[in-house]
Amino acid sequence: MYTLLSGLYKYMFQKDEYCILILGLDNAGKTTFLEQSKTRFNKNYKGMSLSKITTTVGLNIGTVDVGKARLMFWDLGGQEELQSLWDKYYAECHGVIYVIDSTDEDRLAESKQAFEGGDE
Ligand SMILES: Nc1nc2c(ncn2[C@@H]2O[C@H](COP(=O)(O)OP(=O)(O)OP(=O)(O)O)[C@@H](O)[C@H]2O)c(=O)[nH]1
Ligand SMILES: [Mg+2]
Repeated sequence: MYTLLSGLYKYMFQKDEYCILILGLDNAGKTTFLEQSKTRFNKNYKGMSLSKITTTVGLNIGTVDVGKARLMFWDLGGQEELQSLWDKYYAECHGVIYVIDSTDEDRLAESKQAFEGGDE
């Protein structure tokens, strides 16, 4: 009976959780995108000042609720030496957002190379 009730409770109230990776070169705007998404979708979230965002070393996690889904965003650092860590997360995630700074034309080729898996 407990299993039945807890199953019903989960069905009614628990959100489906999805993990989304946010990748892209350093300075592409990944953390800014995440902060903007949290500000837009989380009613009570007072966004941090965008000018206070510094380069991400390691992992920055943000949660956004959209309808019945809870999206867990994993915003990884994009610096070259951190890019080798990206593939450690692929198995755990449901989707990937790849951020490109379209105004930074000098780095478009570098971004393409990182997207395709770097030098490997
Ligand atoms: N004008 C403008 N500036 C932006 C935009 N998105 C990001 N920036 C600026 O670009 C810089 C880098 O943004 P971040 O969000 O830290 O970039 P990131 O991809 O998280 O970088 P790493 O953490 O180093 O991988 C910051 O100075 C932001 O304010 C945008 O859409 N427009
Ligand atoms: Mg960042």
